[in-house]
Amino acid sequence: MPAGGHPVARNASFARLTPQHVEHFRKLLGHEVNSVTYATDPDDMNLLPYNVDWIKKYRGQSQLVLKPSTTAQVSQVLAYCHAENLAVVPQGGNTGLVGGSVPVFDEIVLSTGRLNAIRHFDDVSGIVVAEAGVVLESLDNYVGERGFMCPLDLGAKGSCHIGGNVATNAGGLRVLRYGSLHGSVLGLEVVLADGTVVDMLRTLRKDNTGYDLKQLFIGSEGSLGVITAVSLLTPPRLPSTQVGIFAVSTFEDVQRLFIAARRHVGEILSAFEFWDRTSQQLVETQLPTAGTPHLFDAPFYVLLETQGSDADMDREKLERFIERAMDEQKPLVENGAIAQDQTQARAFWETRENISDAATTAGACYKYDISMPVPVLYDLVNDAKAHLKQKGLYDSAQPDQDPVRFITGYGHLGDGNLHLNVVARDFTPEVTQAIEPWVYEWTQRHQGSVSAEHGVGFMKPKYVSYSKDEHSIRIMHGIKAMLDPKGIMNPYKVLQ
Ligand code: FAD
Ligand code: 2HG
Ligand code: ZN
Repeated sequence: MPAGGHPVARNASFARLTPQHVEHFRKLLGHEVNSVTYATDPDDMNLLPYNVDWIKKYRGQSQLVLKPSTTAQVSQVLAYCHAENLAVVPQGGNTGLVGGSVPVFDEIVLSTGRLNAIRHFDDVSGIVVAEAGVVLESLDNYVGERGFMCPLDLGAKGSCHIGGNVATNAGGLRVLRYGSLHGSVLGLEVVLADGTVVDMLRTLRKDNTGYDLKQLFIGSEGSLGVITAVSLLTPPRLPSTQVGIFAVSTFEDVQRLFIAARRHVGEILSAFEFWDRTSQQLVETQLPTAGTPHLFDAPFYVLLETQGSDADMDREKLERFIERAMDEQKPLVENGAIAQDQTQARAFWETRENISDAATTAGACYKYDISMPVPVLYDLVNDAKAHLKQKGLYDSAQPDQDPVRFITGYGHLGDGNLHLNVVARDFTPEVTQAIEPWVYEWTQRHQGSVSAEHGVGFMKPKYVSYSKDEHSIRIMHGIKAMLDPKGIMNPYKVLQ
């Protein structure tokens, strides 16, 4: 059984890597610096960053990492792997949270790290064409210098690649305003398992010439091919951004505040994020040097952001909204602060963005990424606490010995997306079996999705049926078989 995942056996139809294979790849890519990393020992330090995932829950045994720098090279690599039955894991920034980006056994890692050119930018429409390996933050800086912004933003922006974002259909912090990548991605260039290059790299807002095939690859998590380039519609970077953090007493009030925000500042609202007291405490205790401000104590926190074209008007509007929220007969907000400048705004955002890493730093972090109707969103956290307490794993008379140390909830309230993080002392079968499938059954009962934005990866193939009907799953298998008949693309992931 592979480390961190569900029980699965190595697919015997895949070839084992031989010196001849390595020699072939060296001929193909080896004249370029760092394009082939090979070691006889998969625990070799040079391979470790590619074999281990971000949360250190999953670990593969690959001996070979390839870094092609052109689409033609990706095509040659895959054509050869296809002919030789060698399994491949596409890898971007390796920030994925469901074990999808690292090998399960000895699959070859195909890293997009050197596919990092920006091919084109249209400064009228804001459409940028970038190769898959461009780091999200670099892409945002690039379009930012030209008066635009990436519609996508997330805590891992300094490491994740735009190709990885598209492959996971990452959501992030501004879906509420700019929608999902299914809307912002206008085109893709993709290399299929047999090396075929499919050019869907259009830069058109409208194109109804039959099936919209690129949509299949958005969120396909490397299981259908390698995305080599992305055409992305970027919105104008507006001159005024206002950010406030607010203390809220109950989850009901968080929802009331959300309804009021949409009603009163809806046209400039760009983010509505929430977290609970435990999340705040984790950030303050686990990442004390991260520079995030110490906040007022509260059961819940809301970060609200507006983006608009007139700083004075937007600020006044937000202040008036908050005053009204505090003056209500039952105030929606107990306390709060609006950032005075961009440095403070950044610090407010860092508090929110650091929660994921703070929870990961605190111990063995089980991450659940659920979407469901907003009114029941936080019930999952309360129910998880009660459930794990009842199992004797959490909140016992001897908390120093509890296998589960923290249970916390936060997320993208505006999208109905909760991140439930269960921080244990270690990843153990006892804790895993106490939470799974309980958490997925709970989600199914509440008409939710077992993956809101992180994907399925190696963590959830057996739970896809909790959110998709049998016919949908059959069609997914059919698509996989058609595009990757030998199943060499990211095996053991997404589908089981
Ligand atoms: P990787 O982790 O390398 O890969 C992810 C998956 O995509 C794998 O299955 C891989 O095989 C596949 N893949 C990667 N590149 C390609 C390619 N070019 N072609 C085909 N397949 C490919 N996610 C959200 O949705 N919202 C968030 O707010 C968010 N915040 C995060 C915050 C932190 C601190 C961290 C660590 C992660 C966060 N994530 C979030 C998870 C998110 O999935 C990733 O950060 C990001 O989208 C993955 O990009 P990556 O380049 O790191 O991909
Ligand atoms: C976020 O919104 C990310 O911070 C990560 O999606 C969530 O770590 C997590 O569970
Ligand atoms: Zn998220």
